[in-house]
Amino acid sequence: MPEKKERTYRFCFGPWNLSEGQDPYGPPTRPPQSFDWKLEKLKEIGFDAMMFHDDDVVPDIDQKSDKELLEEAKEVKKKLSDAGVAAEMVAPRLWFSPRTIDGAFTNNDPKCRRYAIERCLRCIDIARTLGTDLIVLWLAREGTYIRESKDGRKAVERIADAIDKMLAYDKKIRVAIEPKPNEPMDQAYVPTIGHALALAHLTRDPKRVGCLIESAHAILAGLDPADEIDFACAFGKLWSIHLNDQNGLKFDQDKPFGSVNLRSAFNQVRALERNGYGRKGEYVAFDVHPYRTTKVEHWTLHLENSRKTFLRLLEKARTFDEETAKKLIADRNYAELDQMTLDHLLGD
Ligand code: XLS
Ligand code: MG
Repeated sequence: MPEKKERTYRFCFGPWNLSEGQDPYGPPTRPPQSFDWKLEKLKEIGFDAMMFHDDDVVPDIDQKSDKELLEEAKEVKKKLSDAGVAAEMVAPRLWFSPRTIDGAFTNNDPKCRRYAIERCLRCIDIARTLGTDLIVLWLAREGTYIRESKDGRKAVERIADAIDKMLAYDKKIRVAIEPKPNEPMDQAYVPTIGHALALAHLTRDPKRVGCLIESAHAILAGLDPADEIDFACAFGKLWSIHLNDQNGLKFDQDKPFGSVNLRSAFNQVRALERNGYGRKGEYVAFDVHPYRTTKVEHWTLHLENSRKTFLRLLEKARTFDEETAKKLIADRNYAELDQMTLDHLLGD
């Protein structure tokens, strides 16, 4: 095998990925833990960075003055620096407030739309304080329960306009849109990476608007996450990734990476590898949740296991017999290519 210069990947998760087990049908099954405990766990299992919602950094953010917001963000920044942990991104939580019941940027009430934009600007202040230029927009409630309730064209223009206001507020930030086709909404306005990247071109500075792919979200849209990765990378726009897994078309499961479809996970890793993902400092984030049944003493296993699977699949991607694959492709012998892939994944 020719010697290859091998890259190492850097890993990341968010405080919400150490969740307590509540679902729509039942209460938490693990006691809530402090931010310090979560940071400690992140260090313990050797991850490199943490990703945030704005109110993970500044709890009850809407009740806090600008001065309080900056003070609290600085405290978190100090904790991160002391721990040698980077902040990967900050995402405004635009789906919790009474003012975003009917959407954030696409709300039919102008006062609510204004609130959503102001909240994003405060999120940018937090990101700046934490030392990251990446703002992630999961457009959770930008959609409808019934289509007649909003004007789709206006909705798209309003989202672009909100992003413009963010780009104008800070000339350095980049916005990564994280699309998802449904849940909590029946239909979302930005369901796929194609939509996200097209939307970037409606903004004042398309170069600063890219995307974040979450495996489960692509699967929910009926798409192959590996193809979404290649598509985004063809535009140089994959700025973050949330690897996880999803068993078919149901609620967003955020299962450990590779736990449903190992072959699809392999193809995602292969796509990241061939596109040089991470070379510009991008992190591999696992947006995974512990199963509700998880005991306190096993609380970080879903994260450690996702990374373990990723690294094992990376080895598989790097040892895939590309030469034989090329010959099989030239001979249009996809049956053998199929089996060769399975054999490789199964090990000899
Ligand atoms: C939810 C999203 C969320 C984002 C960050 O489905 O994945 O966790 O990653 O707002
Ligand atoms: Mg996500």
